[in-house]
Amino acid sequence: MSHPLFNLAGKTALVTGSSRGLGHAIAEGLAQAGARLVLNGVDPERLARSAEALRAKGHAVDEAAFDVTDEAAVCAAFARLDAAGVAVDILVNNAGIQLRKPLVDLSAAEWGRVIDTNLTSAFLVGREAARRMIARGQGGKVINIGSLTSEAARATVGPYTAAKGGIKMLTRAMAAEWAEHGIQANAIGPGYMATEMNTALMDNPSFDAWVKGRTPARRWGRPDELAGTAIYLASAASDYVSGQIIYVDGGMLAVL
Ligand code: GCO
Repeated sequence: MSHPLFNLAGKTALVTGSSRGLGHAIAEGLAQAGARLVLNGVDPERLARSAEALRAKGHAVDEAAFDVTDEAAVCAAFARLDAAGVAVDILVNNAGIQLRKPLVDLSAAEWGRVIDTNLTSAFLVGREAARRMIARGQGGKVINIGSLTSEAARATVGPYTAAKGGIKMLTRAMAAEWAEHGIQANAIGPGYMATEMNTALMDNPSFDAWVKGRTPARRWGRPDELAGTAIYLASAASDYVSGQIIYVDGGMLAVL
């Protein structure tokens, strides 16, 4: 029996980039706490398979296939949700990509693609969600997905680091403007998690050893280990928390 503060029954959560990886794990956690889900991804077939897998577990799931970097597509997606009577109470801005390349070798297009997907999308989707939350007058929750690189840089992931640093400060900007409307904006900073995006790192013996040595927990994190923090930030338990970033990183950022 969960504490009523953490009950998401009656709430609808839109999670961007939730066909797989951290987004899918976060979405499942929110559903387990009672939320109705709107899954998002750019690949309709992959999105449909992910949605079906969650429905098979008894969860209420809608699908919204749209490109989070395309302003017109974002606005059209929200218009479709409006028309369907779906009001987003909880937004998780999770969509993101990684591009590992030294800054001196990056093209402006490569830089822009990462910034657009990992940072600008959180503004675009957050703006549309907040406009509706403010109009409804019932508050809301925005959870942006940051990273260890919201605090510390690693060589060869420059645009990702810049974007995730921006996510931390965009979260604070959202808190500054939206808290008076009963909307709490916070962020989660995952550590090194065992995801498809990190397969190449996990399969690299020296990088794997570095992560395990540098992390007090001495292991990679599991995507489902973000669910508890997501449920907390999506629930009434965090109604007086805004502008914060909670690191779920096995202790990595806490130690030298
Ligand atoms: C990398 C990784 C990291 C992790 C995560 C750490 O190349 O260093 O992809 O960026 O995914 O963001 O918090």
